[in-house]
Amino acid sequence: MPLNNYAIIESTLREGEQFSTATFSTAQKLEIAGMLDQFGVEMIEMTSPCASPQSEADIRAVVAQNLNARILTHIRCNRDDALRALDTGVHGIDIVIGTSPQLMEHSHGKSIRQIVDLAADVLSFVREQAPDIILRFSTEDTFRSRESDLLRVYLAVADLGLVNRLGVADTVGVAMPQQVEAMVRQLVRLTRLDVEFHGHNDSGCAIANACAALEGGATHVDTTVLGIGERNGITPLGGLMARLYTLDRSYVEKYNLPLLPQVDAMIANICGLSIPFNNYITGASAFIHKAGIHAKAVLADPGTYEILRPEDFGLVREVAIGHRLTGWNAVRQRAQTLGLNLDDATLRAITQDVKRRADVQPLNLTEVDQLLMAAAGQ
Ligand code: HCA
Ligand code: CU
Repeated sequence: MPLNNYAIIESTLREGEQFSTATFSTAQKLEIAGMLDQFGVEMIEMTSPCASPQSEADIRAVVAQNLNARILTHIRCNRDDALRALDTGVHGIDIVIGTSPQLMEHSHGKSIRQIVDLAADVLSFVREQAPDIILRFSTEDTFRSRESDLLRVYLAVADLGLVNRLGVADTVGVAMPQQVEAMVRQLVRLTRLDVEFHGHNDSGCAIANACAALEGGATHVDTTVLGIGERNGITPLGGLMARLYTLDRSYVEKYNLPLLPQVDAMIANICGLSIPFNNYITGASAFIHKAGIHAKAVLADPGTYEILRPEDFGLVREVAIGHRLTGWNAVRQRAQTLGLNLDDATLRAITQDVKRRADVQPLNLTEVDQLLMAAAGQ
């Protein structure tokens, strides 16, 4: 089974910091890392120490927290960056270099041959300095790179026998799930190394692509809380949980799922965002049932219209009542909750009354309750 043996590389403190409204203070980074660790992510990736003096100090501070999660930092493929990263005491280093024609021309100006030589030089350098460090090599913009170029680079790197993991990155969010799965499968077959997937969400496939990567044999998936990152971000932690849970709950039971609402709220708050109404699991409407037909079935058995159980995430379902689509089952349930003993004819009459009123303006729950209590003579 491919999907029950994977790890999350939580990159809110790296990719997430590249989100337009994210600037994390040291205290916030410690809080975020602590909460992600409690949630149970296996690895936490942090901004390069070369980004700024504070970024460097913050890596040391998070490493000093002695969390269960391994702390990684993310650097360009050069010795100077590697030396700075090693000096912070991180447990792992993620190295990346662009291989697409676009990035080779406009980002670093190197040819594939030069990339291979540079990777060999930098990876050997890191391994000499730190024999036990977790070392990953990724190509940036994997899915716009020529396949022959990718294979030259990945096979050369794998042959060095120095890295723990290869990474593939859908940097611009262009890949389709089938492509991701095929690419990962090919890399696993050819190199037998662990493979990580990092996917942007520009065209809405980040979660599907992460899942496809796992199907192809990936061992690591990058996420950020709420999916924050460059542009519209990457695979969201909560969305990945939802996707994997619905395949098989056992895939996510290693994580502290009831903490997810707090994790999402923390990042929303720090970044000055509100959690979107349609967010996976923690969106305000994720567990609200409305139409009478839905309400009736959900009240009888939540599994009729819920593939995720809200209680597994510390949340509760809600049945909306005060609207024109309501049905008498929802009204009866509300009466029972209030401890009111009303016969069916009365409940049906109240339901019709709610519908008539809601045609003019939806009722809030207090207004529905008042109708029910008036009918019960209270
Ligand atoms: C970027 C780099 C990266 C790196 C991903 C990785 C990407 O900011 O452009 O190292 O796995 O999306 O390619 O985030
Ligand atoms: Cu990215």
